[in-house]
Amino acid sequence: ETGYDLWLRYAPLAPSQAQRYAPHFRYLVADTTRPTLAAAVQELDRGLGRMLGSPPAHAGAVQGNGGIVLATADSPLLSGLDLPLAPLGREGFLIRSVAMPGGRVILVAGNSDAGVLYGTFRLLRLLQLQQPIDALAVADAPKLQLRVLDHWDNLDRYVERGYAGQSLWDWQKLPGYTDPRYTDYARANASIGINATVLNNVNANADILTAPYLQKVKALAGVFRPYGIRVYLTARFSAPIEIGGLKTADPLDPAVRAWWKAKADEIYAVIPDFGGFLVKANSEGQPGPSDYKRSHADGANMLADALAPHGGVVMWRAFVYSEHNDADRHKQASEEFVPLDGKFRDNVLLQVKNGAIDFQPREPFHPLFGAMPKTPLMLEVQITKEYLGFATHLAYLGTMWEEVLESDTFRPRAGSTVAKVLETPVAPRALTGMAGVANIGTDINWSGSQFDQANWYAYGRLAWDPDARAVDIARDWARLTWSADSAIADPIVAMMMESREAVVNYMTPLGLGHLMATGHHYGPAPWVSDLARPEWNPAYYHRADANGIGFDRTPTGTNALGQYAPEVAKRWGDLKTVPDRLLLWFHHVPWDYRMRSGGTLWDRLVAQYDAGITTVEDMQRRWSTLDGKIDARRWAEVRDFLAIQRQEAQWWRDASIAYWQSVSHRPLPAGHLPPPHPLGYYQAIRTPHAPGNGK
Ligand code: BDP
Repeated sequence: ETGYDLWLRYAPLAPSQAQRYAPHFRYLVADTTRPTLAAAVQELDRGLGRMLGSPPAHAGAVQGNGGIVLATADSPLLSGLDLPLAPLGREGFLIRSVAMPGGRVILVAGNSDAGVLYGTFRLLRLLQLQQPIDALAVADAPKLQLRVLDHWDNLDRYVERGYAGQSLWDWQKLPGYTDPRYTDYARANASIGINATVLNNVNANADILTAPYLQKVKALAGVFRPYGIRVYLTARFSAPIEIGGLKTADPLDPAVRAWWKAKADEIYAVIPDFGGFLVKANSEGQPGPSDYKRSHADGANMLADALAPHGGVVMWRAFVYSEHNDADRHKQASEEFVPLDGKFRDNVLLQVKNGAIDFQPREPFHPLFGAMPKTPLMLEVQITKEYLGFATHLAYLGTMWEEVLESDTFRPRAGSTVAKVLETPVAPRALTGMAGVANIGTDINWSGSQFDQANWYAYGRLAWDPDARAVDIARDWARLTWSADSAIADPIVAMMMESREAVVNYMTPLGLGHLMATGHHYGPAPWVSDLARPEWNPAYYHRADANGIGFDRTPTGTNALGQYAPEVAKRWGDLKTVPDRLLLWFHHVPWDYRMRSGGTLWDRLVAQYDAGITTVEDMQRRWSTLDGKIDARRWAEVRDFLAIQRQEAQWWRDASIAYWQSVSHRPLPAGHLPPPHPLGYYQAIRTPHAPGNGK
């Protein structure tokens, strides 16, 4: 196997299990003139065909026991059943074993065709996981409305921060040729509830909004539509100048406003269910409203007004920082956006990264969560592992996102976790959502590595239910992707659950962050301190000198902590209560600072690096026990990637310790080996062509 089938492998079931299931799946009833229901039927044919040996017969009506019925609430098939569908909303579903006039069937019902499709995928999942199906009573609905994949794909197919090949979107062949792979992409997304895709990079190119490209986008939208997925595009703020021939992109200029309105009208004439725009403005060199001394609200609202008549939304990113904020980059987004709370149109969501800096292996939650009670906030996570070892390092991100989602913002009260902030609409019918920066490309396994598929999967599951547990998701994924046999799945889950902490330990332990090499972010470079903008330098973040290390964000420092609720600020601001994992994020402490858990900071820092390596070795050991028990090709690929990870963990450890030692002038604690090379050796390593860099 190559990994192409993802978690939708539908591996043949053992004959005894297949025999138990088969009587329930003799035939199926669905209105296949409806594209989404036709897609559901196709999936059942494929899944049941592979798992049970033959697909069900297609029937026009219930005809005895052992059928599957797919139907929406308005279907005459459901009349008289009195199903509790209403509370499940547009995308929820029920799966029930029911007695219908013609016989006992498994009913998959929803309020929309998309709901039925989600239910169908769930039913197939139950079979893949070999669950009992004799008395089915499943009801589920997504907790967030917009469950978005953000592709950082350029029009030349280069994927920014992409480690899985080229962009899937073959713009040159579109719209004439639609690669069947687009359908498999849509299936995979629908199977985990993703209902929106932003096709192009936040570092946007305005060409995507021109008529020829809109025809290409239309073709993709046509493939995705039956799977309940809407297409969105990034809007380059200066597009009115670049492709509209205007002299300005000032959001208050009537000609600019008229241009965007006309552009929105044009887009909707081509793609009637177009989702809307994602915008990165006044961040890392992107144009935006500040260029005209206007606020983010002015910019977002102009686009929102253009989209509103068509039902479109604006996802406006809060990821902003500039060289003018030399006090603390951590603070800039809150400073710019909190005063704008309540000033955005109803069809605007503010898209906020999980942490205030930038997708680091560990960050505390972003202080904006809970701080803008009148503005719909959506969480943005990075599925592609820009800062966690690219595709070769095994790092399951479910645990990282769970850590953010379950963080208590204490706003408006204790228990208001980030998940709750996301799930609670700021007003009746207000928007909710989550976005993940995709890790998908043309690689045969989609994600660049077998295990990175788990991150795509976990993202979808958490966007559907932000309260879901990372371990449950890992268990499902491992069983779907590798084997339903727990002797195989359990060690895989164990590897996944320890994997992210390993990366934190060998890259950025104890609350350090942003220590990666310049530009491409591949490999360690904590020594870099000479880049033009202060906050581009690792030295800006770790602040290590002969006395100590860490960023003082307490009131004696930048007081970024003051942007959190008082309960949070108090806990993290006090050395007696701040968790070790965030120590150096919020505090500058001496090298010989006594850790609450014992020993000095210096000794502990060194020990964390070695702990990271030990965990990778542990993963290697677990993996080696699976040799011969799973398909050889995927097994060998993972084995080789783990070996790369082991080597690079060592590189991170040695280079980092060599550097810290050059600053701290402390001897290594007993039992920890010195780096085999002098610091200069590590500083001389260059990888100028590492993938994913560049705009
Ligand atoms: C950073 C990436 C950069 C992105 C930026 C963003 O290095 O490539 O453009 O995030 O989110 O982490 O806009």
